[in-house]
Amino acid sequence: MNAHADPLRFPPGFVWGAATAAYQVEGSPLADGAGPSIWHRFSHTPGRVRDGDTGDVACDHYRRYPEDIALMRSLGLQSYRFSIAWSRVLPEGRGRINQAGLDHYARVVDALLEAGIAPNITLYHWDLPAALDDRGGWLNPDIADWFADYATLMFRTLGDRVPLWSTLNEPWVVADGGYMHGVLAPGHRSAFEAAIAAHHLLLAHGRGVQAFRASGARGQIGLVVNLEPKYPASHSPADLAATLRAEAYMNRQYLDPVLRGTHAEELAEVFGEAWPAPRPAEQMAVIREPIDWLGVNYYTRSVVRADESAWPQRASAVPQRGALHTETAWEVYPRGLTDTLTWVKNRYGNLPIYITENGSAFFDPPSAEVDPLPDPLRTQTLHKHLAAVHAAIGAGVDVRGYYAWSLLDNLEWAHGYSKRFGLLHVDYATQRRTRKASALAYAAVIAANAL
Ligand code: GBH
Repeated sequence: MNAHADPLRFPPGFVWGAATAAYQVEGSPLADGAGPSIWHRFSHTPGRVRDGDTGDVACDHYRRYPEDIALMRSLGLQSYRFSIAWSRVLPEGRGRINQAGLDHYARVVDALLEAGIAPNITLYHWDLPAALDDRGGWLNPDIADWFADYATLMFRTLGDRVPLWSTLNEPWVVADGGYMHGVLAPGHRSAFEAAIAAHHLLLAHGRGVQAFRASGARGQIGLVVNLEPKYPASHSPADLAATLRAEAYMNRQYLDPVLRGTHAEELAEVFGEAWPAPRPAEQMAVIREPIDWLGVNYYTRSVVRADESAWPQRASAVPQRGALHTETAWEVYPRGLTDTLTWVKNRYGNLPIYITENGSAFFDPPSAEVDPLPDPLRTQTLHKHLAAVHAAIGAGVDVRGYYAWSLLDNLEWAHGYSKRFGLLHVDYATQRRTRKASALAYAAVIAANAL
């Protein structure tokens, strides 16, 4: 319960869920005829992932999904957001279909529906088929066609049963981590490539939405973006300009084209000579294809100052000493979630929003000796963020649901298994799942539909 006298009630029908992504939890990446993804390659490249961790086993969710769905049900989860591994259903990314891969996801969807849990499917959460990377990956203009064909296959297979779909998870991270800074697959480091990848991500998204409409699938389709409010460190003109560059780069780079049909002006300053000439109107129209909902992933904020040495934004984050930080060194700043949701409404209009990810990495032991495992910092952080969502709803933002990141501890990309975000603890030596106290606290919120 919150500290208030009255419970903070959520609107009737508010959707409570938890999220994962294929490469982070499934394991068995090459099982049953699947092709390798760029994350399989990247994690098997020495030096790319901490401690040499890979997704070869992960949480073994590919085989243990029935047990995991039973756990979801026991917590009262109403929806499960997960992603499809493109190279399980199309081993080369295009052309030949792997029926075993399609059958797997059909079984997952049916098991969820059987348990009364609504599937929310992300088509792309970073695990591009390696065969497509061999053809240039997100740098090849044909990728919008490849993605639309893959999306169509999934809509035809599952479109009669899945209420919520999204095209891409966090295109900003794909282009920035994968092509600008090289810390995520495929590990390139070029502003020119990042600008090209960003454009092709937008086109793929738009073509995916068009494919959804053409397929006659039921349900609704959206885009998932990561947003972090940017606050100026001072009122100096230099810091204010740096804050606008940082905001344009992370928060407006994808939403302005999709929801307004324009590009944020400051991007020309961020990308410099890598920034292209204006895109053709036909392409901007594809990108602007209307979506049904917006997914917002929220983790932290930044306080921004001008910094000529910080490539490419010439802006850097000022550390907030004294504030609570997670194990990923992100400041815990719940108020930023209210601010971000309000910002979306003010800038883009009051479209339906789901919080598709929100969570925190705090230390938990490798093996859980008690059930529930106490995780007071995660529990407290969860409550504060739910109160921040409630405040945004009170301010008139149309928030329809919330997904905790993550259902399970999992492979935190380049950090490997060193960071634990789960509501459920995973003992990687035994694959045993143990509930953390935060899972039970979340279950209580769900049961009451109130905080
Ligand atoms: C998400 O991305 C992913 O969708 C998910 O797969 C992942 O496991 C999860 O979050 C946890 O990481 O270092 O202070 O500059 C997270 C997007 C973008 C959030 C960059 C943190 C950097 C903050 N991230 N941001 S800072």
